[in-house]
Amino acid sequence: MKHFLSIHDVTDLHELLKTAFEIKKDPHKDELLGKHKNMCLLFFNSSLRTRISTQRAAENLGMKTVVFNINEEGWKIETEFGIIMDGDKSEHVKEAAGVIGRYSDIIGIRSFAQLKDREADYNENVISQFVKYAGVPIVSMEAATGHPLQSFADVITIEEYKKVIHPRVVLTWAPNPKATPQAVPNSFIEWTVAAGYNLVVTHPEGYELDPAFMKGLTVEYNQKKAFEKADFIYAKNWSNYKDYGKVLNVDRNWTVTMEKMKLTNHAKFMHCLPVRRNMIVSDEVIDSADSIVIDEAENRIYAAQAVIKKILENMVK
Ligand code: AN0
Ligand code: CP
Repeated sequence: MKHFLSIHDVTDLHELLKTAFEIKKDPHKDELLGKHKNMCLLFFNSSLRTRISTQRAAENLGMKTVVFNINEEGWKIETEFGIIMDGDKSEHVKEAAGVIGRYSDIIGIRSFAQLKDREADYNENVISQFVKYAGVPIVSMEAATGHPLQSFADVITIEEYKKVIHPRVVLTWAPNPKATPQAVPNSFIEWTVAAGYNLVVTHPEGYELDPAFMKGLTVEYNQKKAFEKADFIYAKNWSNYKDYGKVLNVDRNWTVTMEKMKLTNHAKFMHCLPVRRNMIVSDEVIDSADSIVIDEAENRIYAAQAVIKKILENMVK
């Protein structure tokens, strides 16, 4: 694997899953693979899980890590091209990428959608500059349109809990007062379809995702109907794709409640976290025995480690 930007960088999902499960059994078995190598974890946005799990993963492989919260600790970065830099931004992404690339063997980048200009976000303006100018492998730690490390961990988790080969997995929109990106649902669709699950997407009318990600899937607009016979409920808010970045609905009738969970086939509850309690999901559901959100978060380590391992192996070839 050269870069890890989406599922399209994975040649064999089944084999990558096998690697993750081997790592989970013995996380230190490849501790010499990354010796004398350095990974820079570059954050344009906040993080808890991605930061700690990816750092842990790189260090389990013997790498050294630098965590850099560039917005707080670095120069303000300009990402537009051909503009006169007479504002508050002192450094251009082109030089920043080139320089960090000289200091690092792998770069992980978190760069959320700005949710203002859909075209700029869907062109992945920031991470694509790093791919172009850093000259080293790039790992997406959630970019504008995808969060593949999260979705990989989600699939690992579903594999651990599923009772049938093709479980019914329901991705449900849920309300949030603040605008959040479409990255998590976009990737979740790609990875769960690739894993062969029976995926059902449910959301209020008008919250349709990018058709490029929805492909052949049809939306079930009736959330309760979608929940019937579900094996997994995966909740996530996303802001509007059509009226780009807007919050048009905060209807708590879409909150995942115990009453709705009772319609399912004893489904497990999942969420990528951080989660707003009693907006996205009721206390009762997230605190129930069927909530697997902490196991899901733990699997972020093994997902990241499997990916970094594949990149390191490709480098020594
Ligand atoms: C981010 C998102 O929705 O993409 C990160 C989730 C992992 N969450 C929020 O903005 C709350
Ligand atoms: N799920 C996830 O990516 O969490 P963080 O934003 O805390 O990294």
